[in-house]
Amino acid sequence: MNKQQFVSSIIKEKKQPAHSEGSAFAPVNIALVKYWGKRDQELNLPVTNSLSFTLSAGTHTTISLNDKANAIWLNDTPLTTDSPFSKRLIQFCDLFRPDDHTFFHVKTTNDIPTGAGLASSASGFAALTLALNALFDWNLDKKSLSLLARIGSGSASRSLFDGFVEWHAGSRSDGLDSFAERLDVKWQELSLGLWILSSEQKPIDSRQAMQSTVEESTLYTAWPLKVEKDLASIKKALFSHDFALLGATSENNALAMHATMIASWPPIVYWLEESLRAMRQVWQWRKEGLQVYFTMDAGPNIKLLFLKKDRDIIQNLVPSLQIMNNQ
Ligand code: 2P0
Repeated sequence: MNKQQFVSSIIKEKKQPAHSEGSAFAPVNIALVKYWGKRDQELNLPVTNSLSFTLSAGTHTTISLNDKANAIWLNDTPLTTDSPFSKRLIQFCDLFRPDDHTFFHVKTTNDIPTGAGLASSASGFAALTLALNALFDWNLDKKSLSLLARIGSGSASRSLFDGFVEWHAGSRSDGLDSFAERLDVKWQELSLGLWILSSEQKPIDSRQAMQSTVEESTLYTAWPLKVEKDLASIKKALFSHDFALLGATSENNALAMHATMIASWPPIVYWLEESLRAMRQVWQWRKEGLQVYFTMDAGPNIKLLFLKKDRDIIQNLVPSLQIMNNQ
């Protein structure tokens, strides 16, 4: 099945927009149990489930019709339509174009700290899906929106929900059972801080990196088993507000994800010397009795996990830390 067939199974009939524009906001999410590897690259179907929590920062998107050509604006600046970012956005919008004469004007603004290495593709494609839903008046439920956002970027399936969110890998080849859902958990005490160590361009984008890992890393066979075990632990931690279990499981899951990619050939190493130094620092603080853990994504930066009660201590230890609110 290709993307267009998938979209047609959700939106049965392509119609002209119901409004002159559609606007929406979607938040960033940070995975505590990571998505790393696809079973279907066309439909962004993951090998495993993943679990994230949603922050309050994110992406605002407005989409309207344009007469002659597509136009993409990012943070108030027009982009050329052949930039990788524009191409991905246009390819996604093309799936919903009612006819060959319709073009889109997409204006997207991130209120995510720039250069933070926070995946804006998750909030970006989720906001775009919601904006399209408003433009066309589809009135889709959250599950269908999650399915559609997934086609833009896998992790976007999770950015449709507040709180703690699980994306089900599903097992169907048509991908209709691969969507995210909110877990029935509240934990306002949980905090996350961005520890930015470098804002340099990544050596390899995460889409390519996860594919190389699946194809080239002998350690990848262990990854689905690891995720299964970590999902059970994280859920136990969330439902009992067991921070030590949540922190240890998230940190270990992120390190295991990096281990699979380091074992790929050629090796994929996102860490910098500063990353390792920061990790050692966190381990030292824990030894000294501070309850702080980290997670890392496809980049060199560190996200600290801690409880609100320790916020001032942690901010003092890392003055540059950008503490993000959860929802
Ligand atoms: C995650 N990451 O679970 C993992 C952890 C990065 C590391 O999801 O190819 O941009 O668009 O489906 O969603 C980043 O990958 O990849 C990601 P595509 P995506 O958050």
